[in-house]
Amino acid sequence: METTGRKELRPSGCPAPLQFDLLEGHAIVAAGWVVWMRVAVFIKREAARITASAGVESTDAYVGYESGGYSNSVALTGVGTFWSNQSALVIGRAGSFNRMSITGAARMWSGSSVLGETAAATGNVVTVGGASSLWHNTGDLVVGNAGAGNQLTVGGGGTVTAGQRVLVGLNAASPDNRIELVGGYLSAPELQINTGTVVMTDGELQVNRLTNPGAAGGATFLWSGGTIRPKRDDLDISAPLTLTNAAGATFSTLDTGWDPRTIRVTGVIGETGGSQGFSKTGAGTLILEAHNTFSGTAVIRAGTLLVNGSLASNSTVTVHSAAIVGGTGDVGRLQLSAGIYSPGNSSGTQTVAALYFTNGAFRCDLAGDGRDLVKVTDEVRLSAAGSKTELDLDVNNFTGYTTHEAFTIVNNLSDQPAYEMGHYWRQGVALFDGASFMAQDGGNSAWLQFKIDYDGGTGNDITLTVVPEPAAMALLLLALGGVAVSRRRRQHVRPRHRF
Ligand SMILES: [Ca+2]
Ligand SMILES: [Ca+2]
Repeated sequence: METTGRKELRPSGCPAPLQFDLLEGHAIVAAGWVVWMRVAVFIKREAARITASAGVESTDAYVGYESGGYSNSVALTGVGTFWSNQSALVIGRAGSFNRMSITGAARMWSGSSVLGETAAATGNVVTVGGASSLWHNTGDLVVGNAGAGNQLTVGGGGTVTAGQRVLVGLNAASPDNRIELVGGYLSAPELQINTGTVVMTDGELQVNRLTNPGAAGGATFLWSGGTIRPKRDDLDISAPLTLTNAAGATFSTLDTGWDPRTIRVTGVIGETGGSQGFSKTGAGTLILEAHNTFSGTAVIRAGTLLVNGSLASNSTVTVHSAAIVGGTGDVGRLQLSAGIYSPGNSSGTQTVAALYFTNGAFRCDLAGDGRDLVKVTDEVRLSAAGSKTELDLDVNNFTGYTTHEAFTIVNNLSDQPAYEMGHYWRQGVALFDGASFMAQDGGNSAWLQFKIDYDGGTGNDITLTVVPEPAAMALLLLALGGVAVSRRRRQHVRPRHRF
């Protein structure tokens, strides 16, 4: 059957949908507008093509309805081409190896969609690619309901959206279903991987939940490139993520409206094929709560990283100028050439394998009776030649000290000698061993004098001691001018996040 030009099939006065059964032959809809109004489209065998400047409207649609309905092909292509389907679109109800492609800025709208509805429906494939090509579902999009080996590929600037969930492998009997995100956008409130695989090599995944409720089914998210960002609001990731590239994968904590958000990851971030990592961009906070196993580098370019679970001891975190790193969980090698490191979520304790500063700041929160403390198991390097690492004390109604008694801010658990660690700077002044300096308590405006030692504790721990004398007033008056200027400057540069 060939359909060209403008044709309308209106079953007037007919309450039941008219079935447009394509049993054989081709439906070629070209150069015009064909309205299949209130029509159920049943493409049972052979191929249908919808080409440039043509449109289809339908109530529900099946491509490959019967088990004999295999190897059908629906191609939507070209600007102005569209298919608007009110309720369910099924690619492979009982049929296998059916295909739908949406390319060249063509558009498909559907209420909900399923690839591989029954167990008999395998190997059905939908491809969406090319700038402005769109497949939008107002409800769920299911890749593999009971069928196996079905696949959605999104690439080259195409967009696939669901108003509710994108589901991969809806039940445990539907293995090997797959989404490949090789470019473009996949956007939904939730991406749920029950069984099967999501492979992300480029493009953007925009979701608020990335879940894996059928964890026993072996769901996999393989991530070598592209950006995961919150769709709107925050993003919770409970599915495990497997990194497959040293630096290609990016978390952005800016949502699709460019507002800073929180991404909370409770799934384990692992790796395959060697030592892999990721980067984080944008204002907002990435919180890692699992015991992660990747061994490569996490590059924190902007915003905040809190490690409250753990990172592998042989992994690396590098901190760039607009970034802050902290948390209460174990970190491997922590390397700052800029930015801020502050243990804890406010004041708190964190263990790192190795702490390397070349510039940047160590911000030590002294709040109430709480103090920041970092424990280092392997090595501490506070500065490299020509660099200045700032010791930034953030003092707020501090009561956690006894006058003249040292408290530890860096507990060096290694046998590294103190002289190898180097020293901090504070407002342009080198803080050598035994140096004293003034800091104002931001909570009560009181001035405190601190002494710093690098050979405290077991001989290689960094300690502070509150020493109110001698001649506190004289020192205070001397300090007031310069420090007051510094305070004003610091208020401008201090990040809003306090942790
Ligand atoms: Ca802190
Ligand atoms: Ca020690």
